[in-house]
Amino acid sequence: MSKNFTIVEDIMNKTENEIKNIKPISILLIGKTGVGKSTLINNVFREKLADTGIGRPITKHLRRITKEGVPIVLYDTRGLELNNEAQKEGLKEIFDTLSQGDKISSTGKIHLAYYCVNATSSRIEPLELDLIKKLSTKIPVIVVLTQSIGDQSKELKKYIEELNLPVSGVINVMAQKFIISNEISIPPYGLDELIEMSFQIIPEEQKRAFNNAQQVDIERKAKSARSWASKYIATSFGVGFMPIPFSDASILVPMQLTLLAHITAIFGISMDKATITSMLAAVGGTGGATYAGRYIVSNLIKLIPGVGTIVGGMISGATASIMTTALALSYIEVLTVIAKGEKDGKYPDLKNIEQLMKEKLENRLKKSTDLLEENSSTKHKKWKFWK
Ligand SMILES: Nc1nc2c(ncn2[C@@H]2O[C@H](COP(=O)(O)OP(=O)(O)OP(=O)(O)O)[C@@H](O)[C@H]2O)c(=O)[nH]1
Ligand SMILES: [Mg+2]
Repeated sequence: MSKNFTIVEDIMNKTENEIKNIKPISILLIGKTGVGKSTLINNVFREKLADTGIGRPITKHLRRITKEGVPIVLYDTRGLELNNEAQKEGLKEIFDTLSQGDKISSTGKIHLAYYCVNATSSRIEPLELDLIKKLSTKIPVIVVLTQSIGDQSKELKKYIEELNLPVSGVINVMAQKFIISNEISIPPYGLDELIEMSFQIIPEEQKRAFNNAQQVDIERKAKSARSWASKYIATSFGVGFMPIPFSDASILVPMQLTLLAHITAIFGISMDKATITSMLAAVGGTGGATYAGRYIVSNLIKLIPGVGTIVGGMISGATASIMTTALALSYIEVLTVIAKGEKDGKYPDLKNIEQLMKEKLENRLKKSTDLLEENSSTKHKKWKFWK
């Protein structure tokens, strides 16, 4: 086993453990058959969960969808008809689950419901209104008007809002590009509003999980990763950091791997070994598979212009922090690119990932000398970096 492999494995294992520690969020998707619940799931959350997740039937009409590495539990109702005797049975199953909790897992509580209504039908039945009211006594409900096209969908929204239902909101969405003809299609919209509203409703404890699982607001992922990394680095290299000699640079490696793993877990992104290898290759130079852990740090240091003369052979807290900050921010930028691509079904190729990481990192480190000089007199200023 090469050293390189070990490092990649290490990041992956650490990330996995981090994700296991995130308290999952549970969301119920409910609405008549064919309105677009599965389409919504596949577009709001990463990994096309409705198609690729493990769906365990809880009851005839209720499926529990999960996937390893994504901290979310979805309860998806299926084939729910609301116009006959069968509906009574279906609804009883759902409410039993809501009040008794989920017997399969200890997750139990469901935090939020998306009640889906097809906006093209331009009406909502009395039975549905009853159901929404009843649901709202158990959990927060957002009414999602799926496949919203044109004025009639806006009117439906207005109509439902004026009923003053005890819901958190009514939102028009188009979850997936809707093709009308060769020339005309309606781009997806409204999902950002849905995410924003969901964030306001869910318990504080579930926000990390929700941010990890959603794929609509990528900037939000990046922001929370940056904010965590900035604190972690300030704590690690701030007051009390003893300068270490270059020859011991590898002391920093485990810390930086922890940092990358934690960022990956906050961000929530499907990454395989190959992707992580590519990003590390960017740090390790052109050798790719041959570099060892300690080269990461020495390569980073080499990229900071004149760093040796500034700190006289020792790695100070300032140097370590500049180096680690550059690593964290570049990594977050590359994850952002990957996540955006993934959302559009395009995964950037590995050579591009490596190149991108290299560029971002070199740019940041090259620009860092003035920061170093600026900060050498005043010990623990906030870095300009974090802007
Ligand atoms: N283009 C587009 N089509 C959609 C959208 N939502 C739903 N559809 C269409 O509606 C069909 C049914 O959507 P599903 O997501 O399977 O509906 P569902 O609510 O999961 O249905 P059941 O599982 O039977 O309850 C899909 O095959 C799509 O063709 C959307 O946002 N955009
Ligand atoms: Mg479905």
